[in-house]
Amino acid sequence: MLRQIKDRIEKGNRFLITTHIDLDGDAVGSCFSLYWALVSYKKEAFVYLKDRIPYKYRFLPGPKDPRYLINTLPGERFDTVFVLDCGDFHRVGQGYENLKNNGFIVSIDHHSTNSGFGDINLVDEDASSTAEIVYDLFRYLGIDISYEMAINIYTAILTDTGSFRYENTTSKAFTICGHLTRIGVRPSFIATMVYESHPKERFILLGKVLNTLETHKDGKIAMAHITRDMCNDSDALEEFTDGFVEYIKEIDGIDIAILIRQTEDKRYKLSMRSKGDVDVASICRIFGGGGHKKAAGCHINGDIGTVKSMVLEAIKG
Ligand SMILES: [Mn+2]
Repeated sequence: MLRQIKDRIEKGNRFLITTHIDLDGDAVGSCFSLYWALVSYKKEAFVYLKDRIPYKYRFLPGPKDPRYLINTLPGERFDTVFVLDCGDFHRVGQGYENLKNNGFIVSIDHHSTNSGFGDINLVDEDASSTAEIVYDLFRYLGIDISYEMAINIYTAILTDTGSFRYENTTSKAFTICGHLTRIGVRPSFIATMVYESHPKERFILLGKVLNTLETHKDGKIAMAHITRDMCNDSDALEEFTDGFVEYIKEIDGIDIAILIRQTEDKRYKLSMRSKGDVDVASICRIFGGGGHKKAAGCHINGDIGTVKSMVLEAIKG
């Protein structure tokens, strides 16, 4: 499979790189590192993102000219369309099905729930991150990994392993990050940019969210919620809530942490984390979502009370 991807890169000239909505560090880092790799091959590469880059990842070097962040792709042809870190094709966002008309799809991913939507699917669920697979691809291609590529891959691995705390933190992840550090990546700089550069409104909102904390099933399940009013009252943007579920997960004795965020009037986005043996991806799949065993998400329609009882019921069942 690596061989096929190598052929496509060597023979092709125009490439599109895209990823999922709700950008995270792995999504941005994987796209940007692959962008720099294709540029180093003197290829024409475009990064196509549906969402704005979250504030904490804006320090990452990517395409310099914002024109590369194109919003529509009317009938454009690419030799290969790389879809990174997407377990399901629809995670690319609205209009995803049109991408099939833009070119041959190579999906590179590490989600156990990957649906195999690509023409080629390079999926390794044991990889810490999609960036790790992209790094392996670079090694296979024999590319000299530049600082721009390195800082993107490092940030992707750092964030997808929850700062090297989750179970996907493997010796391989450390080995790769060690290599990237030797290339010039400074872990303290990245930690400051990603974890210590939040707007204060995030913490005003966090205070309100922690006030909604409740536990169920003898303290095994912790959940909190965010309404749009709470965001508005705090002058907080949606992206400021990123990582809130991790605070809930820090409670002693819980198996599942759930953050429920209102996205529309009667629609909520659930982020779930598992600290024990519970597979939260399988719970999220009941509601049409997906993800990893220990970190997954889904959407549920209804009012907040209904959503909470539906998810508690699903966990029991
Ligand atoms: Mn990922």
